[in-house]
Amino acid sequence: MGLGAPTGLVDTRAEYQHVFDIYVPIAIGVFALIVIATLLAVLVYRRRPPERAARWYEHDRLEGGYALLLVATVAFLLYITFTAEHRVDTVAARERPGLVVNVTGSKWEWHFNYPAYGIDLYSGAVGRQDLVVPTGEAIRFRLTSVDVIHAFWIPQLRYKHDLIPGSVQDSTLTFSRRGVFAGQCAEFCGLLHSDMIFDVRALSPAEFTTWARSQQAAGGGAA
Ligand SMILES: [Cu+2]
Repeated sequence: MGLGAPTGLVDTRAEYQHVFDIYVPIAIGVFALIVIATLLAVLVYRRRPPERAARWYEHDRLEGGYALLLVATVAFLLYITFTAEHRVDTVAARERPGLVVNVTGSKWEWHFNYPAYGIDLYSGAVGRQDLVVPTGEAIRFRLTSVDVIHAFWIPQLRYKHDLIPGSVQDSTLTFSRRGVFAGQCAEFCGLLHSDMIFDVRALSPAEFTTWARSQQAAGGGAA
């Protein structure tokens, strides 16, 4: 907190929305092509009486062209995906976070630890405490797991990141508006996987400070 206005805030939602907007029309186009080709094949080459053996034609140019088109499409999609990923990672790595939250996954509970405040919150099979964050500041999530792979997923923000046991993954995210965003584990992790849910509550910086003080006064959050 109070480290000054961060530059180049990371808004993964906008980055990935852009990628999504390109993927969807291409996916629809490919789907339509396949449906049309299948219907044409069924209608034109269907078996008719008197029954004959199937006719077989080779269209090297057509098939070659189709293969080239597919390769070019895949290459293009890979390019825009990795470009967006790289942009997000680069900005996230350079960003000076206003807040660090250690996010630890376990079967089947989230542990949110705020090292600067000494606050510990838990959400999952045992109960529900919100992950509270301030808006307009870069927040560094330090993600890890104590047992199996979990995934930290906030669907509304198009944000998802794996939690790998034995490794800490840094990820930076900025909440541009106040609100409550549902989150859940997105990696099947056992019997109570579906109970691994949490809410992110984004408050204005002033509200966040008040909240953090009240948590500290209450003894660093409930266990
Ligand atoms: Cu999980």
